[in-house]
Amino acid sequence: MSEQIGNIVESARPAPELDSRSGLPRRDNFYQDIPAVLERIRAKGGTFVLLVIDVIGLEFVLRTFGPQERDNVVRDIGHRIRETAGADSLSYHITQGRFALVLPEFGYAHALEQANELVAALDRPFEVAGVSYHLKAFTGISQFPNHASTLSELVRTAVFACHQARKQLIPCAAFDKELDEWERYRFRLMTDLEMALKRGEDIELAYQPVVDLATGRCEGMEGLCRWTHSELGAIAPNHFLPYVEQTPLMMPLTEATISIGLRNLSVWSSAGFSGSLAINLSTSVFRHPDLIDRLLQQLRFYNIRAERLHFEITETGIMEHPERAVSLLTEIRKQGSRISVDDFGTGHSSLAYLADLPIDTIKIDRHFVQNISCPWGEAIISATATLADKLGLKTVAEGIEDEAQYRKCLELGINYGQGYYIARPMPEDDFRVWIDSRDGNRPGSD
Ligand code: G
Ligand code: MN
Repeated sequence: MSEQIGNIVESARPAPELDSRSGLPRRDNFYQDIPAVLERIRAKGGTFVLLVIDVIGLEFVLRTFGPQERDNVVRDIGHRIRETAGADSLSYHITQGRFALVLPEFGYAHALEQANELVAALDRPFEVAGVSYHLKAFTGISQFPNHASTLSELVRTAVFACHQARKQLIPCAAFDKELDEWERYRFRLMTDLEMALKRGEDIELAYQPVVDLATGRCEGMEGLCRWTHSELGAIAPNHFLPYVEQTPLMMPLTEATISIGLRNLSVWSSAGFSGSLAINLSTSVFRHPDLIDRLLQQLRFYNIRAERLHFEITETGIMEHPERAVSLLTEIRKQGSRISVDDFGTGHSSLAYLADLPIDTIKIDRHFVQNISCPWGEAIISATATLADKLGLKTVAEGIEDEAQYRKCLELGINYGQGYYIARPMPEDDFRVWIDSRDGNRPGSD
């Protein structure tokens, strides 16, 4: 350790109060010591790395063996960190399973080496109640001044990196600015969506027809949620829908979607359209106790029979909580609405379950339809058509993009089709024009 760094490290250690369990200085000491270290390094135009270490498994030790054994393990962790870290760094015990290492004058490569050594040291088994037990350690690196210039930002970015390491199951990750911006963008979208839903603005549906493959008649349409942000413009559905599903906003968004869809359907019905409307239902709303009541309320409000409102639920969604899904879907069908399994073939549903599920239709994922000219694609679609037929279910081929796919789906016994070849998802006005252009959909014309 150079003399200068030695001074920095020594002056940062005003006899720290050691954490009683790990033998390392605590969180408070970290926030007392490090600002001075940071300022000195800044003044010198130097660099340093903050390494955050998360140790996973202490909760299990507590649950299984009690607090005494957990504290013994924490003591051993502290010991291993001290041993591995070396004299030219500062180690702290921040929270139960989180530790921090400040590495003055370390470059990225050196810090990575140190992180890997730490993870290796913590990967060795610990002795818990006379048996050997493995914990798992992950580390995150943030470097001053490249990644952050203040202590608060350093902590945030190192914790962010550590979270990435945990998610990717890798020993160490460095802060990734792009990922951080993406996460902030997503967070902003969620906040703005909440406002948009409160104002009842900016959400619209695009409608994509579903046709009977044999007759070409439009049986109905899928209503797809579209969001036009007041500043950012159209937001791609995959930029918000998967994230909304993880928040309580999914219920208000679903309600808004159903309400817009039914409002349009009632207008088109007055003009003679008799098809159905399919809405995607995320299983994250299944927990809502009054889901069914609210559905019924909306149907009454728009004076639409339940049979004309279909719900699409992904195979993966159903399989997450099969019992809950079955009871809710049964209830929805009892009210008269129909259920389709969306993206069929991409999840991991058991075929045995398929026979018992309260469903009406299988929507074959577009991946198979787009590979229908390959022997495997044809085999899967043909087998699904046969299976559905035997189970008394209807089939929809999703993502039909050309005439050959259309014909092949029909030949293999698929009932309905949806996809760009038939029509793209359209704003309400365009859908109305599309419907009007198809005589088969006028009442009394078939
Ligand atoms: O999973 P779900 O079936 O709900 O997805 C519908 C999505 O598929 C919509 O966003 C729609 O734009 C897209 N889509 C619809 N038809 C086609 C198609 O023919 N090809 C492709 N690639 N995407 C399609
Ligand atoms: Mn769908």
